[in-house]
Amino acid sequence: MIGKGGFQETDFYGMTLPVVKHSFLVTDISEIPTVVKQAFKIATSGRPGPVVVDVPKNIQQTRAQVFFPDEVDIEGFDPESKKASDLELNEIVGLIEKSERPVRYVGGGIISADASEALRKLVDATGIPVTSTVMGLGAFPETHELSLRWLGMHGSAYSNWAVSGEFEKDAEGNPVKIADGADLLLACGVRFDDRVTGKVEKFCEHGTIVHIDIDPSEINKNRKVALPVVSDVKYALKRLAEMITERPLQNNFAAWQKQVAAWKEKAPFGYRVTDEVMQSQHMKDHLAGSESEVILPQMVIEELYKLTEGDAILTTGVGQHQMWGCQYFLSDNPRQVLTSAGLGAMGFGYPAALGAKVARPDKEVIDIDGDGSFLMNVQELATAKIEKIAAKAIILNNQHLGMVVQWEDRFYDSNRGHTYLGNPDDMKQIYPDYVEMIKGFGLPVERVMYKRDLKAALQRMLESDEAYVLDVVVPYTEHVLPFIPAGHTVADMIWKE
Ligand SMILES: Cc1ncc(C[n+]2csc(CCOP(=O)(O)OP(=O)(O)O)c2C)c(N)n1
Ligand SMILES: [Mg+2]
Repeated sequence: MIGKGGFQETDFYGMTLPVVKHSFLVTDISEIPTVVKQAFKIATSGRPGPVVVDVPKNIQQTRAQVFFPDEVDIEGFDPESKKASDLELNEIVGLIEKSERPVRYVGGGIISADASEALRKLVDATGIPVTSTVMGLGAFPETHELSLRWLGMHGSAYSNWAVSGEFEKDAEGNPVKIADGADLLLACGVRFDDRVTGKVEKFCEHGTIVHIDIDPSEINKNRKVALPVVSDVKYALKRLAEMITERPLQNNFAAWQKQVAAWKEKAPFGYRVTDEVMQSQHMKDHLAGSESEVILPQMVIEELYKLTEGDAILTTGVGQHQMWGCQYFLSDNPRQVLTSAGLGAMGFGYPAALGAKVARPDKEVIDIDGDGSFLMNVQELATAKIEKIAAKAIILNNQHLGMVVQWEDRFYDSNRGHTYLGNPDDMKQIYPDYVEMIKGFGLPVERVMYKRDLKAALQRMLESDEAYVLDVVVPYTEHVLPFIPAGHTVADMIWKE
């Protein structure tokens, strides 16, 4: 039937090719065992990624005697052979010896290669500060004193300074460099994404860059580097640590660590109730007379972090709530924060939380979501109810597509392009009414509007042994800071109001 345009025919093979690691179309039933085995091998080895196996209906309905191979070979596919040579690694050790201000920039590759422990050992052996991408959250413990937390557009000011230098504006508004950034950037399992680098040629402009990655197509893709090393990152980090243990470094980077500590002291993530919040429509509509009870979105995450003592798995939608979730909840372990990061798929949060809770029923799993994002997969509440999956969700309900509002405010004179999600005919009403909606799914839900109610409501949510949703109503006026506008540099970073 393929190619006849029959009922519901869709070219899944062709359609998915650009977004998956590999696709298979099964045309002969006897291929299925081999194809499935190959699919899992491709999906899980080297740089992991999704693989599609399209099994047409007629193949599904055929009967056959099939042979199950123990091993499968895939021509030209041999990720295990990618190991850095000692020569390359020695060169890295030499660069570390020569440097004064090294930084490790690590990403999701560390997590998929299961290399966190190797990274930890290497940091202990070298004393080099670490910053991660959002995909790399938890690859290195964020509470460690050498952690610079995450970098990029909404990352910590100090990680961006450590990589590219600290700048201040002079009286005319021109940026002046006041401290140097890294002279050596050790990039591991990262891809120099634009949300990390901003204007890519200015990213760590004066540093030597080493890039270790298992995927050769990532090397020199966005940024030309001085020393590319194609390798399984776990092997490379382990071997580097061995080499450094055998022949300890002469350099302990004490002055650089002091600078990093001073930066962390100077610019921690922070927020306050601004005049803008006080004058917002939110205050007029919902908090008139109780202004001091306003809940800022950042407070919710901060309180959650305290109550869980950081022991929870977070998932997120896409938007401001996602950035605040990652800023105010510190992850010390890999796979603690599940977020769609560079893909930016609104609706990711709750389904991801369901998956995480099924995989780790022993852990508290909480989706930090936006009112816009949550709505995109709201039907998954039925899955939670019917399958009895106790994944929790906190909706930071600002009645807006907040992240888009932030860009409208900064770059488009606050012109609103359908970014208000409430009902313009009745702005005092919270719309849509998540409380009623979630009740309709047969699940417990609470709305929180006042600060005095927040902690107890979070506690009730955490104590629940079934799925539970907290609808926390917050102002839409907050902007995520720090902020390096797209395509700009650290010199343009807005980090305080
Ligand atoms: C499916 C999808 N549609 C549109 C966007 C563009 N987008 C990015 S953030 C955002 C707003 C998200 O709003 P909300 O979930 O309420 O989060 P908030 O920023 O308000 O915290 C939009 C529309 C996207 N990333 N994904
Ligand atoms: Mg929102």
